[in-house]
Amino acid sequence: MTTLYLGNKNYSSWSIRALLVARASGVDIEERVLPLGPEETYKILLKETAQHRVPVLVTDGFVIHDSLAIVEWLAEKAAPGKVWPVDEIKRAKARSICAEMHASFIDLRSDMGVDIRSAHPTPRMTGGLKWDINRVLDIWTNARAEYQGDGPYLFGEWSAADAFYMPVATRFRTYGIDLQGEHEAYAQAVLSHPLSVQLIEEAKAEPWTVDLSKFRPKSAD
Ligand SMILES: N[C@@H](CCC(=O)N[C@@H](CS)C(=O)NCC(=O)O)C(=O)O
Repeated sequence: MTTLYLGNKNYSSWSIRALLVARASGVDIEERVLPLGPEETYKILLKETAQHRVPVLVTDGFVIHDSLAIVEWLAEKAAPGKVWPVDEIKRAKARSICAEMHASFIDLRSDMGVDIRSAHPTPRMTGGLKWDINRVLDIWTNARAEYQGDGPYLFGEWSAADAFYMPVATRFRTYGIDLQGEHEAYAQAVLSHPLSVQLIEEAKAEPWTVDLSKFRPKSAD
């Protein structure tokens, strides 16, 4: 049996990424949501996975932690094209922008925490936050300029790259970041993908409320 331990779908961006890919992969997985915050969550997580952060995947008695490693494991189990693009160049580029999301964007993640179902005031535009937002928009521009003929997602067809940038699109909505032209078109496309629609509905239905200031990232890990 394979179990994916997740944080709140409303707040936990890394959980969302792994979950979207898990659902897209077609791999048979039990989803287990543990709300961020309560002590009980970390007790269960430590006892059952020996980790204290989500997402974590447990399969046949071994543990894979960290969203990117989970996505790679899913890609190995899934049919070609379900997780990464089939085309070698697209696949390499998709992996690059996922790795960049995973390693960077500290100001964006810190000042604009994911809160799918809410609206928050736009934060003060520090140099770091502006840099991060512009870098995301550049990534979207470059991918869309090259692959718009292949479909509405970053590399044409939906891939893990879209799962990694979906929680950025929700952040832009939550914090009132005005998008134009191709950026708005991409945000609309990724947020209206059936996997996103399902996840947003589930996030809205969650009973927990979390103080985002307690979960600000302190480093790139
Ligand atoms: N690099 C990790 C980051 C995991 C992470 O920071 N998860 C957050 C939730 S989005 C967490 O578990 N926070 C628990 C806490 O801070 O108490 C990954 O990509 O999976």
